[in-house]
Formats: sequence, structure tokens, C-alpha cells
Amino acid sequence: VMLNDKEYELTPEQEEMSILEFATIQGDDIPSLCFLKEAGNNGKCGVCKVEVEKAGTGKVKTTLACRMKMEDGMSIHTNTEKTLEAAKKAVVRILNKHDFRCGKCVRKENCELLALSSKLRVRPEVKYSDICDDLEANIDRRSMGITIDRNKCILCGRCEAMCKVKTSTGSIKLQKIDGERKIAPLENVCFDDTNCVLCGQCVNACPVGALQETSELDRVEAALDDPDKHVLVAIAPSIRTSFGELEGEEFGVDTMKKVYAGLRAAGFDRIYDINFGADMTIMEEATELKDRLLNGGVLPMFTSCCPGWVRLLHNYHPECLDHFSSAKSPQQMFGAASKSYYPAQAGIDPSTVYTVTVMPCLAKKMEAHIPSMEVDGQRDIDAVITTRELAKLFKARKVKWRKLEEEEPDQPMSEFTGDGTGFGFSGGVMQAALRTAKHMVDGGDLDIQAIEWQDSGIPGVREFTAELGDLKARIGVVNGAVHAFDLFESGQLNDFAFVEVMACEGGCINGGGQPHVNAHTRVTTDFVAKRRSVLKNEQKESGFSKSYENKTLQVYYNDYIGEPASHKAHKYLHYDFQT
Ligand code: HC1
Ligand code: SF4
Ligand code: SF4
Repeated sequence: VMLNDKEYELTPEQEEMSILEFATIQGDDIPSLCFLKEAGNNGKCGVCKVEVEKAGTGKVKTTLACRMKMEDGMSIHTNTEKTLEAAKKAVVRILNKHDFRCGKCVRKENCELLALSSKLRVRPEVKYSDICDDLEANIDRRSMGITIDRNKCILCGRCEAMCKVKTSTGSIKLQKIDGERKIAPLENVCFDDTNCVLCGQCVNACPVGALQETSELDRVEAALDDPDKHVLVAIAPSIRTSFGELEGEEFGVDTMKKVYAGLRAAGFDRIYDINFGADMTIMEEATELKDRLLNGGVLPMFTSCCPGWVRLLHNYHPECLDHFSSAKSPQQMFGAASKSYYPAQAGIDPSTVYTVTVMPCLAKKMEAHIPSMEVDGQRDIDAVITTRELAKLFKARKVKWRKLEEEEPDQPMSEFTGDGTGFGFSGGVMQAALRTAKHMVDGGDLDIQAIEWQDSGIPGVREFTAELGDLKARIGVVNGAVHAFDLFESGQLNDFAFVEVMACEGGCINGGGQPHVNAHTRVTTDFVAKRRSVLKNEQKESGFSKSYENKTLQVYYNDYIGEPASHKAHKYLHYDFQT
């Protein structure tokens, strides 16, 4: 084939591609707004016009690059006067219905529409205020996780496609409301009252500022400005590997110590790490697994640290709630310790402590809001902000990324092991739990690199047989919400002893609160693998240390909690997921 007068030999795989995808891989930036490869979305924005001459026809046709498949002998031109004019026209049509006041928009740094409008040098012909006099009426702020701003929506359908493909819940849809096509939660009720798992993959798919997290930044800033509050912050395992992207770094840069420094510069009183909480979760979860295996408890046990997965089970399989480990997530365990152990150590009144987490996740906002996630009247967590919100906080508090030097976090709630770090990617929780469970059951040492994952035959589910004492346990790792349904449909659920589910594909490194990755980069770069490599590297540098080796955590147990699964552990670190 010829692409812009350059010749290419099509591989069998490329013969299956659309012109748009093929050209993207060759480094050609055909403009488009609706194309999203991984969700199979295309054909809605009309921007990606190209000129094509099929072999032997002698006729040049203008067509949508996303809709036409590659064919041997084709000659394609992507940037002629005609295609440029067509793209401009299509983008102006979209801009004419879009609130193009970018100054205050949450996406102004990485909006795909703004970038394209600048590239094509087009502007709207219509003033948005002439077609809409009530901006607020177009904003849906009902959900704890997701806010929809329809003033910004371009009806590209990427969110709907992403939700369908990645979760199969179909929780967000383009639908007729008051006679107009609009994006909304199913039946236009609040997301939180639908089967939506609040994973936020729809938000990640959005090219503009139409879908965003429900922000808690105002509350965090108010706490920081309140001299009577002692404000703690802790970052999730997967923040260190993605935050740099928002400050102009490449994918796969470990920014952990600069993030600590930035948080200190932003005015937080104590800087901690949720990885410490992850090690804590493992101590409790592994103890529970051991107990269930040895004493005939309900199996398979399910991990319960991903609130997207917790919602999914509540909504679709409430009969299985007793499979959940009762261990709280690292976020909530950390929070409980921050309101009990920490103030006891520091000699301060727990009610003055305000605990903020930085999460890659929208469902974590919901988890923190669960009414009974509190102990003795102290909320575990007071506010949850996403990776993206943290970048905005740095900006608001004039924290200059380039000027920051690496810093250490505060102690005692920041030591963590390689296993704690592994929580950030799919399979990591399972590995960590098994290694500590094995140690507890037979004193053995499970070498992380010796775990040979197998394809289970169930889509998106890997498996592994663990030997714990005399027991052989079938272990499953479900990578993404949609595959949890595959596991249930396989009829094999009860053959497993322990199952990890993360709602987002790849795990939290690809969570719904992570930096946006545009549709083009999603085709050319395996950004999830790059983010994962940072955590794997940290694990290696830690000597693949295990949760039970965390010295500070041992002190916490010795001085405060007693044993895992003790009465006090249950009070602070467990939760009844059946409620
Ligand atoms: Fe996650 Fe977790 S790994 S759930 O993805 O168990 O959000 O990163 O913080 O709580 O540790 C998220 C990440 C995170 C919790 C941990
Ligand atoms: Fe679908 Fe997840 Fe978005 Fe809910 S949060 S609408 S489940 S993609
Ligand atoms: Fe949140 Fe992680 Fe679960 Fe995604 S996988 S919903 S980011 S906890």
C-alpha cells in the first residue's frame, strides 16, 4: 500500500486494521475525536476524512479513515487540502455546540478537542452563551465519584463504548432526554444508584472535560488552611508511577520521593504512604485465608480492596458477599490507624486529625464515604483526591515540580515492602497475600519469580496452584471488571480457593483517576506496562521483601493491635462487606 506516497508491505495483522489505526501506527496523526481502539469506538465525529484510491479503480474517494479497512494496493492520502477542509468543518460543527471557554476547564492541559482546534486553527462560529444560558443545569454532580458536564460533551460515544467493553455493565449511555441526545447514567438516575462500578474508565476515555471526578479539592484546601487541623496525606501504590505524566515526564518514571516533597511543600503536616496500609491488609487477609483454608471457611475467598469490584459483587452477585475477605482496603486500614495509633503516638487529639489519600481511583471516594467506615466516631478517611486532582492542588499551592528535590516520607506509617508496592498492578495483591499466607501456614518462602501464572481458559483470568502446607490451592487473578462476569459464567468459581479481582484492566496503575492518555498514544504506547515497570522495579530494589517483614508494621502490631485478626484488629481493620 501507499500511505502519503510512501510504500508499506501489510502484515496479516495490519490487513485487519482500519486506515486510521494503520496510519497511527506509522506515526501519521490523522485527526479524530471519537476513535478509541480498545473500545472499538469510531464513526461518530466525522473528522478523520482521508482520500483513498483502491487498486485498479483509478478513482479517488473521500472516506472516514476509521471506517475503512486496509486493503492491498490502496493508495491513501491523509493530508490533502480536501481532507484538511473536511476535518476543519467537522471540528467547527462540534465546537459550535461546545462550551469553548477553556480557561477554567479541568482538561485544559490535555484536552483532545482543544489540541485539535489549535492544530487546525479553527474556532466556534457560535457563542456558547447564545445557545445556553444555564450552564449549571447541564452539570450532573449527584455521584460521589463521577461528575458529568454536558456543556463540554461532544457526543463522541467513547465513554459508552469503554464502559460496555471494559465492564459490560453499560452504566453510561447516550440517550434521549427531554428530546435531546445526551450522555447520562442509565435511565438518568445517579451513578451511585445504578450498577455502575464507579471504576471511572469512562472518565479516562473522555477526550474533553465532560466526564471528571467529583472533586474534593475544596475540602482538602480548607483543611490545609485550618490551623486547628492536623492534616495527614498518604499516596496509593500506583501514584508514584503515574504522577510524573502530569508534570511533563515520560511514562514509567518513578516520582515517589518527589511526590513526597511536593506534598510537604503543599502544606500537609505529615506525609505517609498507603503501601504501609497494603502490608497491613496483607497481614489480616493472609491470616483470614489461612483460617478459611484450615477450618473449612467459605471459599473461594475474594479480595476486597478494590471498591469497584466490591460494588460489582453487591450489585450482581449479592449471594456471594460472604466470600469477601473482611479485611478493609489499605486506604481504610491506613485511615483507621491514622485516627487511633498515630494520635496516640503523637499525643494529639484524634478529632483534630484530618486524613487525605491520593488515589488513582474514583470508587475510592465512594469507599471513603461508606457510613460505617469509621471507628469510635472517627471517620477512617476524610477526603480522597485523584492523581489528577493532586496535580491541580500542586498548581493551586504553587508547588513547582521542576524545583523539587527528592524527600523521605514521615514515620511511623511509611515503611513498606515490595509486596505492598505490588498492590498497584493486577496480580500483585494475590502474590503478596500468598507469600505471607504460606509463611503463616508452613513457614515456607514463596519466591515471586517462581510463580508460574497459567492461562485459566476463562477470559482475563490467570491462575496458579499454590502449595500451602499439605494443601494445594487453585488461585485466580481476574484482570478487569468485565472478566469477573466471565468467571461467574465459567461455572468454575468453586474450584478456586482464592480470587483477586481488580476492576480496572491492569489494576490501579490504569485506574479511573489516573492521568489521561489520549486515543493516539493508547494505540502507539503500552503505557500500562510502562507504569507497571516502575512498581516491579521498586519490588526488585526492595529485594522482593514480604509484608510480614515490615519492621514498623511489626511494632504497630506489638505495641497497639496485638495479633492479626485479634479483637482489636477486628475493631479497626475489618469491615462487614455484607452490609
Ligand atoms: Fe489501589 Fe489499593 S492497590 S486499591 O488499586 O488495595 O485505588 O494504587 O491504593 O486501598 O494499597 C487504588 C492503588 C490502592 C487500596 C492499595
Ligand atoms: Fe461504566 Fe465504570 Fe463509568 Fe460506571 S464508572 S459508567 S461502570 S466505565
Ligand atoms: Fe479503583 Fe484500582 Fe479498583 Fe480501579 S482497580 S476501581 S483504580 S481500586
